[in-house]
Amino acid sequence: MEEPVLWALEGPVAVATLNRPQALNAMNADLLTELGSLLDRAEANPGIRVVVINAAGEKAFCVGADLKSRASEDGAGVTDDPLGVLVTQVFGKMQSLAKPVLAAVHGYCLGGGLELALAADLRIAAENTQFGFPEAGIGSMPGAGGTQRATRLLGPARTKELMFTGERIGAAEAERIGLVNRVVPAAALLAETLGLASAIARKAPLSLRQIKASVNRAMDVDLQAGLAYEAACHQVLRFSEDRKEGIRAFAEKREPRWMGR
Ligand code: CO8
Repeated sequence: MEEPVLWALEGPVAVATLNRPQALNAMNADLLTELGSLLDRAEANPGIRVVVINAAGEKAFCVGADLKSRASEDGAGVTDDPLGVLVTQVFGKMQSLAKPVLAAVHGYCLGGGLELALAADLRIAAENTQFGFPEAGIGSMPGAGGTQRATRLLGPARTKELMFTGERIGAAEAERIGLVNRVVPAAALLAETLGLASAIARKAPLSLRQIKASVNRAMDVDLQAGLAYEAACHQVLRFSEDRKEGIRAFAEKREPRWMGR
């Protein structure tokens, strides 16, 4: 059987490819479990500096929960939702990973697929991407972090409009409202994303880690608490070997050699 997520290394960039194109990369337990363990591998490997998540097949990045496996669930009397717990864990792992995670999206990016993209740090979209939250149309709601992460990124009114109506928006509109960082031609999606990922991977890994943690914290706490957290993150860098190396390399007009400490 095909792996539900493929994995490749492009220098310091790890590329995870959702690989259920016959189901438009809908997420089932196997796909989520595999994605979670690949994220663990990325976290543990100091040679990996950035993670890219993309998807196989021309039609879709991901259309959300696998509705066929959901259909076989009998909810009567069941209070917990194993797939819901799993998806929360895996998306949480993406968000807290000590390395930048870039989502390269194309085609349909719907429901839980959009929630997956929202858990990444940056989103690069092919021109043919269609974003939307169809959940209210099937008697559900975004339950994989979407109501929280989209609201933080887009504000409550735009988020509610997208979720109330299920209306799909294209890549240009997604860029206009700040849902994606960049829009690129579909044929160039992976190359452009890898280019950006490689540029980020040349920066000091400890800096990336502390920046990510500090910006993430900004969404959860008041300004005073956020500033205190930023100061603590900065303090970690002040006496790091990489900061000394960065300053030395600048003086010597050469590329720094990062040690990650
Ligand atoms: N799950 C499983 N299979 C799917 C899904 C899905 N979500 N969506 C499409 N497929 C399958 C189709 O059944 C079809 O398979 P087959 O050829 O065997 O019948 C194949 O993919 C191609 O799909 P279509 O023929 O329908 O292709 P179209 O181009 O006509 O339409 C659409 C594409 C618009 C994407 C349409 O398939 C659609 O509306 N799909 C449902 C999308 C949706 O409602 N997603 C939201 C799901 S709910 C959710 O994501 C909440 C997440 C909460 C977290 C839960 C834990 C994971």
